[in-house]
Amino acid sequence: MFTEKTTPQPLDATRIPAHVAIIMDGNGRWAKKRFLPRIAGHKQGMENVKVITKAASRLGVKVLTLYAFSTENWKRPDSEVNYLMGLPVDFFGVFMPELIAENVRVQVMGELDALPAKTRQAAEDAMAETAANTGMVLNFALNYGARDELVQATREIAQAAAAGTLDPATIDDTTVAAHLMTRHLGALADPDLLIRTSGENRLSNFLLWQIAYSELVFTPVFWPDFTPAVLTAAIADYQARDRRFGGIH
Ligand code: V07
Repeated sequence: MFTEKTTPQPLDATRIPAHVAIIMDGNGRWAKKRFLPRIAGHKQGMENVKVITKAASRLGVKVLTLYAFSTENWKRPDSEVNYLMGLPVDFFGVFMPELIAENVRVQVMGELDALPAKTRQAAEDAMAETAANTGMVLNFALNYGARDELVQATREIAQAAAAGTLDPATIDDTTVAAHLMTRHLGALADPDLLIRTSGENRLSNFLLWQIAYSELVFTPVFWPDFTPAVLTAAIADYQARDRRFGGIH
């Protein structure tokens, strides 16, 4: 179990997971515990994005995918949704110089057309301003849902088949992967390690196809309390596992 009290662990620098994905859960509960409004938890959660981005980049992670907003999060009260939709704008205004100094490239995947214009613009600006960076990719899932992603991919593939440009007999897993929102990540599209904070042991429509062989780590720590030491402990746990991808040895 990885808690705030976790002690720093030695890592094998040659076996750092290339792609780490995180479901950043527990901001509301973190705030409630402190008698603060939920949005105070989201604000602290965004501060922690900066801390963990820097830590992951320095550990040698190549892609850090963060679940910022799910297609189900629209069901929350309007005031909370409005606040969340302002976070990419705040993030862009405050963290951009640091991300550029850290050589981090921002990518955003999700149904961006359904976002308020200012939110979409902030996401596009963050991608454009860091497009030349060659270090870690900070890949935000924003208005993302894994089933929607698979439905969209299926539609595109079916359309190509119906148009006669694709022979259904040739469809294989690379065809499907090429139509997913993670296609821009190329060979690193599949997370090696998926972490969910805040004690919930489920996927909640985050990545589905891409996590076929991912190692899963669940921690009770709320996202605003998820420190670089907890990240290191999760990677140490990952390194202690024996990944076989369905084979034997
Ligand atoms: C959000 C902060 C982290 C905790 C989880 C929920 C709240 C960063 C972004 C973001 C997204 C796209 C982008 C730049 C920044 C963000 C939302 C919520 C909606 F290009 N954090 N964060 N977006 N939270």
